[in-house]
Amino acid sequence: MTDSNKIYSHIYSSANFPLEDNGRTYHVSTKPGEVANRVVTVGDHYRAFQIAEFFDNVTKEDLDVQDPGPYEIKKPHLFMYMSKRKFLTITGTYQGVPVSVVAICMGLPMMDFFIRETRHVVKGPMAIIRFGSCGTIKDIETGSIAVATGAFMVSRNYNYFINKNEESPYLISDACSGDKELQELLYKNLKKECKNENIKIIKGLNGSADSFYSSQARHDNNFIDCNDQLFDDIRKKHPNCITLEMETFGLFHLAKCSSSTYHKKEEEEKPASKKVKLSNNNEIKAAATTMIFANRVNNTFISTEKVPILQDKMIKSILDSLIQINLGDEKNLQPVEGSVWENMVKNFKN
Ligand code: R1P
Ligand code: URA
Repeated sequence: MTDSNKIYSHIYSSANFPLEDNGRTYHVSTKPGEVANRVVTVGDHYRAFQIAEFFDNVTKEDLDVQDPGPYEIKKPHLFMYMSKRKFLTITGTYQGVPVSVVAICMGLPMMDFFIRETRHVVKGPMAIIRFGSCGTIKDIETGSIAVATGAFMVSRNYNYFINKNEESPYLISDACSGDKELQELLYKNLKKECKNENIKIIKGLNGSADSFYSSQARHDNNFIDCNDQLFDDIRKKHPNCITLEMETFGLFHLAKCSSSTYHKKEEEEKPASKKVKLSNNNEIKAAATTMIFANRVNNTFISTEKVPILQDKMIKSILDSLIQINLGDEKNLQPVEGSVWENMVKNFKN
């Protein structure tokens, strides 16, 4: 039984950005030195543990935690923190490079908590890859892999259901791109890793929905959702859309807004290939890859036993891409001294 006195024993320093007295953030609950500059973010904890099996020196036994949390586990080669809100952060090294995986559960609000709070505790540029699952609105077989070239948001237009003056029950945003270089690395590495497998790897736009059901055009007789036209509307606005899930837009959008030099006007004036120059050290390079679980054209769903096998094929490519992406001078990344991976990196070198 969890000791609730211990859980509710913190004094928070501010209402604006609450931090525990030990520096931990309010929801993700990590503090400086515990999260690496290179991060994979996933929905579920099992996927996170499977990724951590690829970290240097980590064994299955290390990851066999029965405690439902909150917990903190610190070993010479591994750090794990399960927050009371069930954000799970695992930090280790991959081929000697510090990396973290953070499981955030589901939806845009969770992505927002993760990015903002993780950004707060990590110094220097970051690379973040989302590794998730999705449905496809093209006739692409389940078990295929998608790499997002950009993402847009599909939200339920709440006013439509309240006052009926609104024209459209759903709002479809413009698309926001991720980091082109990281996206290409990811695509290339996935292609290489899966070249002998019968797995399709497709690049295209992703729609992030604010519901698994209504804003992904699923039918639910218990509710009025007015979503019969939704796929057509999405295809009309974004003909390159291949997938729907629930977080990638949040990642790409906040990655873009993480630069203090982000100017809408400046970006509009520059050709797409020229990135807005970042004068601060706050850049987040973001990319996303998803496993296609649902084919919404022929109404089929992946059989779950295939999932760990597919994940196994993808994890190496994702981690390889994360450590290959150039984040500038390594010295500018957060200081190794005092971080949980200080000795992990030293041990790897020796
Ligand atoms: C819905 O089943 C969940 O699966 C997808 C969606 O984005 C949503 O979070 O991604 P994950 O597998 O990463 O959770
Ligand atoms: N995740 C989603 O959000 N949608 C799907 O159809 C499958 C997985």
